[in-house]
Amino acid sequence: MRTFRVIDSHTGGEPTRTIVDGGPRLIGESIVEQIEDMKANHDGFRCSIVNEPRGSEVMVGAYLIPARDSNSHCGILFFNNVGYLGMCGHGTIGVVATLAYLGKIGPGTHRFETVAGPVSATLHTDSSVTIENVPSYRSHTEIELQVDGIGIIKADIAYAGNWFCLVASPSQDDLDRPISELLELASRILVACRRSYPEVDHVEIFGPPKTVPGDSRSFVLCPGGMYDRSPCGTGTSAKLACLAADAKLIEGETWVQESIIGSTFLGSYRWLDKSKGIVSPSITGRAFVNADVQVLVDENDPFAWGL
Ligand code: PYC
Repeated sequence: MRTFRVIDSHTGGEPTRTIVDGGPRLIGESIVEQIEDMKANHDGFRCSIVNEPRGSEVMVGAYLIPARDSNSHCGILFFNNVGYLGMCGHGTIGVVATLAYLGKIGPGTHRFETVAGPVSATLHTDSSVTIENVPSYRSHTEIELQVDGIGIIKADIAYAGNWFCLVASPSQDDLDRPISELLELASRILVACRRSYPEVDHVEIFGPPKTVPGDSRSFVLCPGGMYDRSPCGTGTSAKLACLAADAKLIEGETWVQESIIGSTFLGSYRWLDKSKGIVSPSITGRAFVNADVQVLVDENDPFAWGL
């Protein structure tokens, strides 16, 4: 029987399952080589943690590995039901809440290594967390996508640790449609987008906010075909990069991003290179730890390593 200790949390409704003990020892000189080792030789570990019957398609896994750089607390490998993520904003906030729950970190700023690059996270005394994401930018503006059954829609493409296709919702009440319809709409947009931009694996549809402090509400389709319950940390970062490029939000100003279920992240940015449109986005949110469990992998169980 193999055992792993995992701590579950959610950030604005989006779950993170952090493996704090018992995972595979990964080979590699860098975090990029280590994730390649995990993909090639330990993908069953990913499936056992996030896929059914133990997990679910919305679960994001965070595997903590020793830091390569002595300034970092640890490395984090993020993954989901279908593969691996370069960075995950809600997941980083979940990892910080998990490490605080374990008594491994206290309030203050902590650095983490991710596949997309180093990120920092500040745990505040009220338990909220501000992450400073990797350098982010918009790569394409107002491209035209021919979306099956819909026609031509305009979209921006931006990088923020993951690649996003950002679309303004065609009509005011679009985001009030049933989730199944939003999934269908976003999936069609993703198919259209990937014909020309195969690197894109997330779609964000933006509409007007529901609340008074809100600036915008979004529906985010994730790579595994599920939608983000949180406003999506890397997705909000991508939005900030677009707002900065359009001069619609000034450096340091706060942007309130609502998720489809009504949870919020506060975002702001600072310029890293204005001439190239590269920003450093900051995202503030809060995670709650909701389980501390031992995962059992019984080799006699045909589904022990996930479906
Ligand atoms: O918060 O960055 C994020 C994220 C990516 C996928 C799910 N959540």
